[in-house]
Amino acid sequence: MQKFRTSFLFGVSFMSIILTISLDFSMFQENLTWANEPVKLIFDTDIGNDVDDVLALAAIHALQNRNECELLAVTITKDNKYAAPVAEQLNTFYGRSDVPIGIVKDGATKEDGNYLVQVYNTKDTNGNRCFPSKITAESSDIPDAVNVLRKTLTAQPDESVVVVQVGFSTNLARLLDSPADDISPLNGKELAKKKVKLLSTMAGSFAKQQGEYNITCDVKSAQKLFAEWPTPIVFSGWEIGMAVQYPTASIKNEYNYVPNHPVQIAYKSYRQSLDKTTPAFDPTSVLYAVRPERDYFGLSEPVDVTFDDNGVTFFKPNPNGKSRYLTVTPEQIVRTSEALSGLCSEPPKK
Ligand SMILES: [Ca+2]
Repeated sequence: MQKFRTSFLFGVSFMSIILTISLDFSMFQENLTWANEPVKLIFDTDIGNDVDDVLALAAIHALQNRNECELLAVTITKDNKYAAPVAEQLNTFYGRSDVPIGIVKDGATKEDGNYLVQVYNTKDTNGNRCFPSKITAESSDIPDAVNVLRKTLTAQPDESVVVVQVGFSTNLARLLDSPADDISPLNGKELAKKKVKLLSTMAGSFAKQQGEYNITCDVKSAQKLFAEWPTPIVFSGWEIGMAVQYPTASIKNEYNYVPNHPVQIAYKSYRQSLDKTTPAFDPTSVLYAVRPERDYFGLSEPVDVTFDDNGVTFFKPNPNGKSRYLTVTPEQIVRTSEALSGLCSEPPKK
């Protein structure tokens, strides 16, 4: 028996050595992949409507701190003068004031919303603006979003960019329509096909037949975009963000490392309380885009997705379809919510 145990133990430790070696090797390889190939992201957002866009941008900065992604540009589909300055205030807060920002011209949702003005005008105890930005509400020279998209894509290697669209489809639909110009000899559709490897989007409703906000605010652009976009698409539908709520324990307690935190101020202004959870619609699209292999979500079979004039989602299986949608199990909801609170509340890397 003793002998058996000894040889058994020897066998176990021998196997552990082999296992350890092979585990270390695979982890090394994974880390190498993350370290060498941060996901190149364009964040296209309607920041200023729901507050989850702010949480999503915070998550992007935390992921970039870990070298898991690189924020190439922020393009905005909310047509409001505070949207671009607040996006830049957030980027500056997180130490990345140079990220190019583009704004939609003549786009949807012109109203101020419930938190842009509050974040923009937050003052410190000396009465100075808390969150600096080069772009201000008076700036008249903010680049057009389609130009920023074309410039950003042109500068990147082929099939390297992931576009995270968490607002309306206005900018990307206009990109598809954009002709060759002095930025690129390719038209917008050719440019997207050549440079983009994935469109990760918070859009649609796959569990409940209803119009979804990001679609209904600009239905025509959504219909065009999702019919014509030339790369794979992964949808985070309404039901995913509803399932993965952002925890109140995080927003109340984990942002107090500075006297004024732009994410917490936006949240409080939008929700009128730090005691209410908020659906993590947009952060789920970011999380999938940067960490598709981490089993935060399941993926549907390939489907064709269309939207009717009321913004209602229709989808049917097609083995050659370019689209899939996310799913979540109860176990994944717990892990995803926890991962997002850790990322969104991570302090700037300084
Ligand atoms: Ca949004």
